[in-house]
Amino acid sequence: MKRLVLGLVLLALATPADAHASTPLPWCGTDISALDRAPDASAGFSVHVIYAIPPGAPDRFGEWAPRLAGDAAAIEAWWRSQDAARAPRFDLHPFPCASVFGTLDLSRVQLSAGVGDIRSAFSTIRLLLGREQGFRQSEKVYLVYYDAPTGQIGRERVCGQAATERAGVSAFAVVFLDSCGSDDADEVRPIVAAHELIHALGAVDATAAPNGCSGGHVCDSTSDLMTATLRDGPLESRVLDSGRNDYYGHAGSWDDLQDSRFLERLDSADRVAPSVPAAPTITSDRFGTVRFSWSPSTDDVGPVSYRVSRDGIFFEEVERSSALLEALLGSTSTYSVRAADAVGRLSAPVSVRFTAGLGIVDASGLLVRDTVPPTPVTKVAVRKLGTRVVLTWARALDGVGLSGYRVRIGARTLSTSRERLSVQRSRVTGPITIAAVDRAGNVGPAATVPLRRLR
Ligand SMILES: [Ca+2]
Ligand SMILES: [Ca+2]
Ligand SMILES: [Ca+2]
Ligand SMILES: [Ca+2]
Ligand SMILES: [Zn+2]
Repeated sequence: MKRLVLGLVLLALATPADAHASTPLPWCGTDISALDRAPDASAGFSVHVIYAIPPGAPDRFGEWAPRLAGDAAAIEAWWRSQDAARAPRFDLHPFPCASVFGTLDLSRVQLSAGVGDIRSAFSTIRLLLGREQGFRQSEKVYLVYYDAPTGQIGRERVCGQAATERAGVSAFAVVFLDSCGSDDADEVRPIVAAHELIHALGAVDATAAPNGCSGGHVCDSTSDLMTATLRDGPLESRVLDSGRNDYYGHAGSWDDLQDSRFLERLDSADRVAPSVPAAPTITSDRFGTVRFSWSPSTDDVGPVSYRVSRDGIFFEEVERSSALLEALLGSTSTYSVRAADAVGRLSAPVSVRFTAGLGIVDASGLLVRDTVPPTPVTKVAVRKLGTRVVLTWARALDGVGLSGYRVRIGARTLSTSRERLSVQRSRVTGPITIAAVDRAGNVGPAATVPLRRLR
């Protein structure tokens, strides 16, 4: 995984032209939200757009919302002009609206602290939005428009910056609205946004791409969207991988942005998101290994994989319908899973809150259901007394409460509440197994006493 942090530098200040790549679009949002509204209308890996300001900065959200909706529409239209079979999937919300991009799920965030100048702005914005505002879904890439000064002076300006996803931190693309004419007109800004978005999605792999240069850019064509410096002209004059040989729809073996799950596959027969994984269950063993499982999802085409998160942080994607995680005994977390199909559509997540060693708990931490079996039965001692055989063993433990022991002697099953059992030797015709049972009926690992020790 690459950890690029890249800036798009403007050398010659773009002069506003007649051609407008982005036309402001009435935004139909009916509320102001600092969060990612749920559920997403566009169920899949998607681009979530955020308008962000630091404390004390003028809030121009009302003025900016239509321009940002216009950018999303422009980027989508441009992408389809470059590849009729793909379009970036934006996070939409079902606001009543006459246009698709008027329903953009746009968040307005007042950051909790300043972000410093251009040297620290990107990493601070990403940190604050991820850590404090919860913008850390692994299935989202965040496109942030930062509306405050970044202290840039001189001829060279950083128009935007981006970084790919890494453990616990989502992919981010930031457009600095104080730079590169992004505020003055609507021509340059969607170019910056699309360029940074492509960086956030992992392109360009400059070590593999034949025309790769300047860390994450291409140098073969000045009209390519992914050049390191920005030139005059609208988004329509830009090309998505000139020659299709570096980062998009290429024949090489390195990462190809065309395969990104953040892109809607307009040429695919797969149209529907998978069903929500059902019946989630969760348990743990005495070492703190948590086993989280669910019933498989269905999909119109398939195959389906499952994305597991803990406390909102992506953990892993699996093909099977269970996952193993490590937890401290007594620690409480929310475990979630959602199904993903092969074209990047996602089910809603299903979650359980679980205290390792104890069971499923509610929001306040109170036990709802004991799902954790007692500890194994150990130290079984066998004594033969005349016609009887007496078994004793160490007391098993349970996080909630033990009910007793289940003893199997051949086909017979007995229950006892004590750590002692006395049986007629003549009735023992096979091995005896002993397991602890808790009050919820969970059965712990059994100890087996072979017949040769009993006769
Ligand atoms: Ca949303
Ligand atoms: Ca190329
Ligand atoms: Ca599907
Ligand atoms: Ca238990
Ligand atoms: Zn760049």
